[in-house]
Amino acid sequence: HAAEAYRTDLMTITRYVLNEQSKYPESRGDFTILLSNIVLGCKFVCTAVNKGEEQKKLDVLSNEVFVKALVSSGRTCILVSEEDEEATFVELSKRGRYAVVFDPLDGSSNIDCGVSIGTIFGIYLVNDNGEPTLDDVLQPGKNMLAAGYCMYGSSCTFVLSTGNGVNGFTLDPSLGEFILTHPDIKIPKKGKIYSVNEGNAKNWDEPTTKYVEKCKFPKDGSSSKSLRYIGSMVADVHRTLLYGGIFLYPADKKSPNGKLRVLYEVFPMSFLMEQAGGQAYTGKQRALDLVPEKIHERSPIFLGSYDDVEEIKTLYAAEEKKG
Ligand code: P6P
Repeated sequence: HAAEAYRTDLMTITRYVLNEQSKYPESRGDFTILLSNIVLGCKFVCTAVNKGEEQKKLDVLSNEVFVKALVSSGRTCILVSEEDEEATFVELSKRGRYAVVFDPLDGSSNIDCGVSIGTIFGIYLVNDNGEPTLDDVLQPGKNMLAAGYCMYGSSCTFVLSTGNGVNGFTLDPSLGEFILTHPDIKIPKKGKIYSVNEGNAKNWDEPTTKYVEKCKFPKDGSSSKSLRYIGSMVADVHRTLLYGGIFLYPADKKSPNGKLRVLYEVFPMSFLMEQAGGQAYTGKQRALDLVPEKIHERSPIFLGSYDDVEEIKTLYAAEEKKG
């Protein structure tokens, strides 16, 4: 019975990624090394968050840890961080084939009240071996090889997709390892929750207004949806992924492109949602088809259960027809 108590078949993140990698005989293990450095950064941030470091320091500290870990991995050529105005171009001696975009501590303004926050990241392969340029990272989200987030809450949860579905891992502090706890996550096809900052309602456009109205006062006699909004994207998206429903950060009159950043908030979460059987839409197009022109540009985003996002797509399409 001891074996049952101590599950001996520990599916760690590293083992999972090595299994994935074995599907690509030509791969040289670079991706595994890259990911292990992202995981290292997340373990550091998890400890620092739990130590109760003050927010300002944590923002800078987390960013430094990720930049240093990624550069020293020798597998990256360009990095884009929410914390850095300019992209980081890795020096020749340490250059590798991957571009990494990340928000080292998204939602950090919530840290002092104990709300879950997180790291969000996306990984692109850079084909040309010349000097890296911004074009290498201004790719549509559909080109991402992998994306994920690490949520720092009551436990530390790492959610990852390498393009073959979505898996969730929980940090076992006694082992210092992320262990597979949520294999093959699939988002419910339809949900009972909508997640949006209703405080912006006066500035929403017609389709968003109509959609939220429908959630609150359904005309078809169905029950209204529940509103759950934490104001920390990783927490709101994680709940949406596991319970279903829709997360919205729409455009509004004050911010025509919404608030969330394309490269390291919209794309990684949209990638995960599609891999989990959901979808992600900008109000104009499939989110992953968007081609960013600036590394910190924003986009409206509607993501979550397939059927729920389909409803809002219909409303925007009708608006488009009106011209
Ligand atoms: P609002 C946190 O500041 C953040 O970037 C995301 O984590 C979160 O989803 C959003 O902004 C919340 O924005 O305008 O509703 O406070």
